[in-house]
Amino acid sequence: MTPKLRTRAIEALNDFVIETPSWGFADTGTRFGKFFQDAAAIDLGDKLSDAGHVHALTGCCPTVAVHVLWDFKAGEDPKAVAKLARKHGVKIGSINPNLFQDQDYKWGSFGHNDPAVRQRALDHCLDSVAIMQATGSEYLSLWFADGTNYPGQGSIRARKGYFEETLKALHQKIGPKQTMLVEYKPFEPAFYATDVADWGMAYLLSKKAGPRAKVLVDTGHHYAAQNIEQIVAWLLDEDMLGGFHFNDRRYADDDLTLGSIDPYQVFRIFHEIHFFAADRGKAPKIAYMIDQSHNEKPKIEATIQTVVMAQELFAKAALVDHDALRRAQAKNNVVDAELELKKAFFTDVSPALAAWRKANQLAADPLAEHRRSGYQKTAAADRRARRKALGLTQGGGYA
Ligand code: PSV
Ligand code: MN
Repeated sequence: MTPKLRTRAIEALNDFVIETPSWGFADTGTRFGKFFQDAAAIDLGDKLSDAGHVHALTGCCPTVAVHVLWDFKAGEDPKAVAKLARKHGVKIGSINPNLFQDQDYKWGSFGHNDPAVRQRALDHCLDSVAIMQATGSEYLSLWFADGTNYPGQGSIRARKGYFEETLKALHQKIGPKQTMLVEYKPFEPAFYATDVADWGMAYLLSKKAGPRAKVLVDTGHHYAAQNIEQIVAWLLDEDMLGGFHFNDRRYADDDLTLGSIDPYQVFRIFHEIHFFAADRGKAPKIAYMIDQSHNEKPKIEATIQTVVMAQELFAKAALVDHDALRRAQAKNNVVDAELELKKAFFTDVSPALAAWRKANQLAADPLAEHRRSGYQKTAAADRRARRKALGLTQGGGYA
């Protein structure tokens, strides 16, 4: 790696932060069951402690995403939560309202045909905005499980209208420094017509809601053949890309660790972002977040692995020679253009990562440092006992 490339990679790393999800530290599973891990977080205190530990090791995860229903007990004081996060060396990041688990939402939330249910969903979002104000969070991250399972079940156009109306009402209540992120997903749990199924729908709804609504791209929420980096490039060009939920997958929304299946896909996404920044002369403001479910890997190890992979791919993508790429593109030189990307992808950025970690007083290898720290063993002993005392021994399923 030349000194010039090393500097470029280090500069990219200086600008890169990624948010960890509170739920990535907790026991999760599939609809068929849940298997407990001794060291998995039981409550928000554990999750913030784990997130703080990951940030201390990696130096680039200063915020934690929370899911209101899963993380905030009734009557919980968000200011106390923010204080607890600070104690663990992190801040509360995006606030995720839960619009999919309450019995009232059987037929939808913002897309429900009953105005009382839509109002209830809106009120829950407004409570989430109040949490944002108390915690100093910048992002309200919205994902809707809404949709229909059978042809004819609901009016597709009426449901679109309910979404437009309710999102607009919510947008009016968010602060000038807050952003509403609208996430899309093609299917699951709705299997006929999901109300916000793709980036075009999320784009349209965000545009209609107002200037502080942007699209959130969850990398697992696409059909297998879809070109995600093209979507990213279009959203960037329209100033409508708000953030990412990163994860990897082989089939659908598998929520596997980032880059475990296709690191080149993530590299290509990052390349579009760096290329856009180079063309505009300014890096876009994007909320990079992780949304994964660590069902088999130890939670903290999976999170560290993800963060390190994200840093590595972000640094590699920063090495693409944009001038050479533009020249090759201008001449329609397909081979050289592609090789510019491949050259960067195959560059070993470990010297830059090592230098960046050293400059930030971090261990050279965050995963090895975590294993050395004994954190996992202590957490496992403590949480095993607490889990037993709480009677949390069966993971359940739906059969
Ligand atoms: C839905 O699949 C989703 O991607 C949304 O972002 C939820 O908030 C999250 O997963 C829950 O894990
Ligand atoms: Mn997501």
